[in-house]
Amino acid sequence: MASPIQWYPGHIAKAEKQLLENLKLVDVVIEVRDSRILMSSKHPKIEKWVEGKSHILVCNRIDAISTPVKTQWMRWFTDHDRMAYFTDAQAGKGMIDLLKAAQVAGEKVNERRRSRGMLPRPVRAVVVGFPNVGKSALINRLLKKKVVASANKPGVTRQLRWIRISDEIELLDTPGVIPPLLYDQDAALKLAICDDIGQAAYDNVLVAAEAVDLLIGLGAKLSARYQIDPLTVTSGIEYIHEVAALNKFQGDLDKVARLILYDFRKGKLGAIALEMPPSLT
Ligand SMILES: Nc1nc2c(ncn2[C@@H]2O[C@H](COP(=O)(O)OP(=O)(O)OP(=O)(O)O)[C@@H](O)[C@H]2O)c(=O)[nH]1
Ligand SMILES: [Mg+2]
Repeated sequence: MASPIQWYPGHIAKAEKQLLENLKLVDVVIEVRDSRILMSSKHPKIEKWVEGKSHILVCNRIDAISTPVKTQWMRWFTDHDRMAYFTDAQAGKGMIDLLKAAQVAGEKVNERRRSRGMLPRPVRAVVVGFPNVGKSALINRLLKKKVVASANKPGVTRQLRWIRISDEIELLDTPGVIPPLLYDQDAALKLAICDDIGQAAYDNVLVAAEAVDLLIGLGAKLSARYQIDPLTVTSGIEYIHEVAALNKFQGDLDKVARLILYDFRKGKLGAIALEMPPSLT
């Protein structure tokens, strides 16, 4: 039986506390999710955080999923009367629409202020989400220059930081936050596969085995890359054992697990979404 993934280090607890304090100051919450796992990367507290504020949903890493799946998700959001912005914060795609949405939200804030006899001010928007989903990259892209640290590992942003995007918009970059208890272990595994949780939170072999199970079901071309046909095994863990038995890996399961996770995260196994829109809702 798989050991559970639980991960709530001090810096995440501190980040959440600071986020809650700062939420009082903001008008707009920009929620960033990972397009590969659009359900599992929804933070369970998001509804609470957006209460009384404008909510902009960003599906980032759109380059990591195929166009047909992207289209299915777009249709799903439309069918559910939900506006979603699809972005690739690395290449800077989808930024114009997102910026416009933030501006519109800002105009609404200032209309309300004016009607109460208050002076207009820049809209304040906070960017929130799980670690490593691309929050800081998005801010850099919106500003068209590198103002906040953004790197390929979870836990890069450690401090909350306000960035003035224009005369109309101020953005707050926040560290990725994880719920104190990961009740949904299926979601936790997918977050781990996508590197949207701290590295120390899990065992690579366990997570890679789950990844292979999912990837086999999604038709990823594993045999071309690892010289073992997944049809010859019955589980992800068995697959990892078979690959590790190849001469070049010398039985090193952890090495194989890290390679498979690395390849998936880098898109070397293809543009593959791990979650499709729910069909019956
Ligand atoms: N392929 C791809 N890579 C992206 C995208 N957005 C961000 N990245 C990359 O993902 C990595 C993580 O991005 P960050 O901006 O640091 O993520 P974050 O959400 O701020 O992470 P924390 O601060 O750790 O919570 C960086 O290497 C980015 O270049 C995207 O849309 N597509
Ligand atoms: Mg960051």
